[in-house]
Amino acid sequence: AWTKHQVKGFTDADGFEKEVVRHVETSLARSLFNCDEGAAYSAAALAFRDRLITEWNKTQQRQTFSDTKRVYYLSLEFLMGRAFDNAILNLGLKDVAKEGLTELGFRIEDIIEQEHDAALGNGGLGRLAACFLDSLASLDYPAWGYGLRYRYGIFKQEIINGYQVEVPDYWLDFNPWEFPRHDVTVDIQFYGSVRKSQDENGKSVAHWEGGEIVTAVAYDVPIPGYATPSTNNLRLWSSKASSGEFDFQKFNNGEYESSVADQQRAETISAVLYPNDNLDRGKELRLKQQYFWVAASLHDIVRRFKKSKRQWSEFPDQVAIQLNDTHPTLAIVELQRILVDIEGLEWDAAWNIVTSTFGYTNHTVLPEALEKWPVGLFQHLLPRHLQIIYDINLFFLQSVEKKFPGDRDLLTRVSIIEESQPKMVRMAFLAIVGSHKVNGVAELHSDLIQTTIFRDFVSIFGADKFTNVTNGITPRRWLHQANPRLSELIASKAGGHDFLKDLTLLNKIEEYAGDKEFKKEWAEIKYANKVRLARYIKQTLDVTVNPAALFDVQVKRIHEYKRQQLNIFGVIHRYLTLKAMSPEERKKQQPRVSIFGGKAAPGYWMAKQIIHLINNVGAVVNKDADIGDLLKVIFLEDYNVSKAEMIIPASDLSEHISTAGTEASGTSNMKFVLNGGLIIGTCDGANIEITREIGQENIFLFGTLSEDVEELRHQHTYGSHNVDSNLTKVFEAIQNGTFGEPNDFGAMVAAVRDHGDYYLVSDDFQSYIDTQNMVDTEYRNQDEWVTKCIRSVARMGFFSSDRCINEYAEGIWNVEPLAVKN
Ligand code: 26W
Repeated sequence: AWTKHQVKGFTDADGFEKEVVRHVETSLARSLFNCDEGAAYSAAALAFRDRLITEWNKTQQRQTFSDTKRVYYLSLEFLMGRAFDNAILNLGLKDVAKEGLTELGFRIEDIIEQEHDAALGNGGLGRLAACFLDSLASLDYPAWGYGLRYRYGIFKQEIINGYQVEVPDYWLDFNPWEFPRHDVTVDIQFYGSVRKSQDENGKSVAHWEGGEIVTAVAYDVPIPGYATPSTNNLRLWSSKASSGEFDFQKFNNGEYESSVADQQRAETISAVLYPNDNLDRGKELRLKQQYFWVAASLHDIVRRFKKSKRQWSEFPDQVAIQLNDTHPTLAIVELQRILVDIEGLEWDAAWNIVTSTFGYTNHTVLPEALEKWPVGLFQHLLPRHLQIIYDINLFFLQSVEKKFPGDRDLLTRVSIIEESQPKMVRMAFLAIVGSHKVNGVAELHSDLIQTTIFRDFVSIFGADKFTNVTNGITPRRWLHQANPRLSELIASKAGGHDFLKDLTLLNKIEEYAGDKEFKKEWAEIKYANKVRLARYIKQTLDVTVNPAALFDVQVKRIHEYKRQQLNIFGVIHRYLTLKAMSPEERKKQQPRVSIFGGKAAPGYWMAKQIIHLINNVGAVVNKDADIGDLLKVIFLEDYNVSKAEMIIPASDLSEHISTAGTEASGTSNMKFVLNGGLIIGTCDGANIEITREIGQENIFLFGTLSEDVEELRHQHTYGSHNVDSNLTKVFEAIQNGTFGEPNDFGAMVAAVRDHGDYYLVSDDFQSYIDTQNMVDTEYRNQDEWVTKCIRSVARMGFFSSDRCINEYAEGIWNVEPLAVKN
C-alpha cells in the first residue's frame, strides 16, 4: 500500500540513470567516460541516499507532530555491513537499480561489492543491534539508535603463515550513508571536581566544575524500513576538540603544538572500536568512550523532550531507553544527574523517572565479560557520577536491609560497590537497580541469569522485573538479500513476499516439503550457493573444493567457550580415521569441507593458537593425496557481515557447539537454518528454542546439558580426569608434529589434559564424533535431507527480529507503531 505514498525522486530506471549521471558529473566531478565501478557505486549510492533522506525528513516530522513515545536504543556497537543493497531492497527498487546500472554498462553485483562494510561492532551484540534497527523501521516504530562513530571499526584480519595479523579498518574515506550535523553538537565534561552549595531553601546543590571539555558532533545514518516509507535515524557521535576559549588562547599564545595535541587527544575518544568480545579490560579510554556517547545521547534526548514543554514526570511516557548490555549503564547516572543537579528535581522524584525510563538487556554470563570499573578511576574521570552511584547504592542497600533485615552477606553480595582491593563499581548491578525491566536473550539464558548471577536481585525486586526476549534476525538481509533465489522460490509458494514482513507465513511452504519439483529447485539453489563459495575459496586460497561435498561451517568470533578447538580436534580425528582406512573403505566415506572463519581478539593468545592450528591442519590435509576430496579444511580470512551473506546460504551443516550454558543466544544459528542448512549443536542458547520450533528430528544435538556442567568441572578439578581415548589420539598426532611445531599447540592440549578442561572438550568429544558420523549417514540420503531443510525453514517464523521487537515494544517499552496514513 505504501506505493500510494507520495515519494519524491526517481521511480524508474531512466530516472535513476539521470541521477547517477548527475552525481558522477557534479558530486564526484568526473566524466562518464572515466567512470569505473568505484565511481558508479558512489554515484548510485548518492542517488539512493537522496531518496532516503527525503523519507527520513518526513518520518521525523511525522514523529514530532504526533508527539508519541519514542524508543532510544543505546548500543556501543552497530554491525551494519553494507547499506546499498539493503537500501535498494527495502525501497523496493532493486529491479530499477539493476536495469539502470546494466544500461550504464555495469553488473549490479560488482557495484554492490564496491562498498566497504560498516563494521562498528565485534559480533553478535552489534549485529543484533543492526537487525533491531531494520525491524524498528520496518514496523514503523518511532525509534532512534545512538552509538559512536568510530574512525576505525573492527580490524581487518589477515592470515600470514597461518597466524592472524590485525590491520586497521579505516572505512570513512567515502561514506555516502552518513549526514554530518555540524550544528548538532554537545559539549562533554571530564575530570574536574565537585563543589557543594546551598540554595535559597537550604537544599544542598552539587556543582561539577573544571576539568576538560570535548565536543560531540552528530552524524546521522538513515535506516530505511522494508516496504514502508518509514526511515528512522541512527545517530553516531564523533569527538572533536571543543572550540572553547582554552585552545583558542593556547593557539593565540603561539602554543600551536600543544593545541594540536589537545585536538588529537579529543579525537582519540571516538577513534577506535575496542575489539574485545566477552572480555572486560577496564581501560580508561573505554570508560571515556562510554561516558562521552551516553552523555551526548542523553543531552540530545532531554533537549528533544524539553521542546514538548511537558512536565518531567511525563518523561517516561515520552521516552524509553534500552541499554544494550552494560556498556551504556552510565546513562542511568547521567539522567539522575541532569534531573537532580541541573533541573533541580528531588532525588526520589528523579529516581522514579530514571527507573521508569530504562530497560537493560544482558548478553552474557561469562564472569570475565561482566564490566567493573575501579572506584578510583571514576573518582578521577567522573567525580560527580561516583557520588551519585554511592547515593544510589546507599538507598538501594537501605531498601534491601528493610526487606531482609540483618542479612549482611546479602548486602555484600548485591552492593553496587564491590569491597575488593581496589574497590570496583559493578555495572550490571547498577543497570539492574536503575531499570524497570531486565531481560536475557534466549530462554535458557534468561533462566540462568535469574538463578545464578542475578539471583539475589530476583528475590529483592521480584520475578516480574526479569523477563526473556529471545533474539531474532531480520529476514530482509538474512534471506531476501543474502539468498535472493531462495527468497523467490519461497515467495512463489507462500503467496508472494508477505513472509518478509510476517515470517510465520513461511509455514506455507511446509506442504511442499515432499514436492519433487520444489525440492529439486531447492537443492539447485543450495548447490549454486555452494558453487559460488567454492569459487571464492579457489580465488582467495587457491584450494579446490568439491561443491557436492558436505559443507560444514563454523563462523563466529574465535573463543574457547565457542569451542572451535572441539571442531578442529574432530577434524583431526576424521583425518586420522580416513588415513587408517583402505582405499576401498575410503571410497565409501562422505566427502566434507570444514570451513572456519572468525576473528580472535588481538590480546587473546589462546584464540590465536586455535586459528593457527586450523590453518596448519588445512595445510597438511588439503595437499594429502590419500584424502583428496574426502576432507578439506578451509580458514576464510576476515569474516564479516558481507562474507556472512555469502557463506551462510552455502552451508549444509553449521556448528553451534558452545559449552552448555555459555552462549547467551547465538543468532547465526537462526540465519543458517533460515537459509536451508541444518545444525549440529549443543543444548545451549537459542539452539534449544530452534529445536522446539523445527522439531528435534531436524537438528543434530549432542553433549553435556547445562545443569551438569558444574558437577563435571568440579570432578575435573577435585576428582579424576581421564581424557577421552579418541581425543588422546588426536593429541598424540599434534604432539608428534603431524601439524607443525608441537610446542605451538602445547597450551591448547594442556588446557584440556592438565588444566581442568573448563570447557568440557573431552567430556563432549565422543558424542560430538558420533553425532558427526550420524550427519554423514543422513547427508547421503539427499532426498530426506532436503525435506528436513524445507520443514526447518517453514518452522522458523518465530526467529524474526520483528517478533522480537514487538515483544520489547509491548513488554518493556510500551510504545506503538506510527504508521503512515495515505
Ligand atoms: C566489556 C567487554 C564486552 C564486549 C562485548 C563484553 C561483552 C560483550 C558482548 C555482550 C558480547 C556479545 O556479543 N554477546 C553476544 O550477544 C549476542 C546477542 O544477544 C548473543 O546472541 C550471543 O550469544 C552473545 O555471545
